[in-house]
Order: sequence, then structure tokens, then C-alpha cells
Amino acid sequence: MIPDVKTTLPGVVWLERYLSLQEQKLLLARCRDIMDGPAGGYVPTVRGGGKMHVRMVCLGRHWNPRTYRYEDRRSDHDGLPVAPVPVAFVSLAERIAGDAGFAFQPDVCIVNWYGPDGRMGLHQDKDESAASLSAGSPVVSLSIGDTARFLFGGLRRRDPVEPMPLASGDAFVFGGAARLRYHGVSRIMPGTAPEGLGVDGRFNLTFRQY
Ligand SMILES: O=C(O)CCC(=O)C(=O)O
Repeated sequence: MIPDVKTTLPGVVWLERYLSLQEQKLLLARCRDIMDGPAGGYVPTVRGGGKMHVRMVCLGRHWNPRTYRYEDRRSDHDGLPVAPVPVAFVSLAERIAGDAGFAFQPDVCIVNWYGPDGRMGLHQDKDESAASLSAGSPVVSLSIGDTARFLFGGLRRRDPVEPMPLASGDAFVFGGAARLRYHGVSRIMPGTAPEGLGVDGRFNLTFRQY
């Protein structure tokens, strides 16, 4: 399938309907296994004490929501070691980045599950290494399931945000000058997943190079 490439801002590439329905089904099955498996998903508590509104699993390295640092074990939760990023996930993320004009070697994948009330506040992805951030190594995001009202802002929290409906199978890549733009998810639109996918809710995978 030739994706519909929509470039909105420098460093931002939105590949709509990048994955076929069959590819989405395969990825959905993998995500479910990961979320429900050993060292699976949990609802993180952030450093201010609030609970996030997603279930999260980190692969490759664990992002600790209390320290905002990456680590080998889930020390804020159950102390279990982090599973590696599956090879097929790495290949897919590299392919997407390549199609978006970026080269990178992803070694972190954060899998988030959003139920009907799922959301994520505006934030920057800025906890990767200084070398990765200064190189503008991209974040590659993949959406599976219900459409999300994804908000994409500027480099300051107070900058205006643009809502972007990320649908199932969409890939969204931001790197270079856009790498530190604020972003978040204000809501999920229940019942919008493709017919035949068999999911209520949304998985999002974000790949990064630490
Ligand atoms: O779910 C999304 O589309 C965004 C996820 C995100 O911003 C993150 O994991 O840092």
C-alpha cells in the first residue's frame, strides 16, 4: 500500500493508513500479548502522585514515571526486568522512519493502551540521551484501534496545539527541529476502530532511540 504522506510541519511526517488491516491485526495480537503477559501493562503513577490514564509497558528500557529516567528494571512498579523490543517491531519502526526521511536505531518502544476514558497530558519526549535529542533522532508513533484526538503543539507548553485525529494504522513521525514539540492525547473516540479489527480502545506504540 502506498501511504498517504501528509507533512504538516518541518520534521513532522504523518503517514495515514500506513498499515494494512492485516498488518494492524498482527500488531494488535502482539500488543495484547505484551500488555497481558509477564511484566505486562500497569497504570503508572507520575512524580506528582497522579495516576496516568493509560496502561503502559516499556520495551528495551523502562521509562520510570517517578524519576523521568530510563532504567533496566521497573523499579517504580514490580522490579521486573524489561523485555527487549521485538526484532519485528524494530524493523517496522526503521522502515517507517526511512519512509519519513529519517534514519535511526530504535532501542525503546513504549506501548500504551487507552480505554474509552484514556488520555495523556501535553508533554515533551525529552528523557532520551543528550546525543539522541541533539541529533533530532525521531519519535515514531503507531496507532492501532480507536481514533485518538492527538494534540501537537510547539516547543513551549503554552504554544497553540493542532488537533490531529490519529486513526488505526496511521504512523506519525517527528524528529529534527520537531523532536521536542509538546504533544498529548485529549481523548479517544470510541467505536471508530476499523470494522473487522476487533478492538474497543487504542494501542499506541512509540519508538525512540535512547
Ligand atoms: O498515544 C499517543 O499517540 C501519544 C503517546 C505519547 O505521547 C507517549 O507515549 O509519549
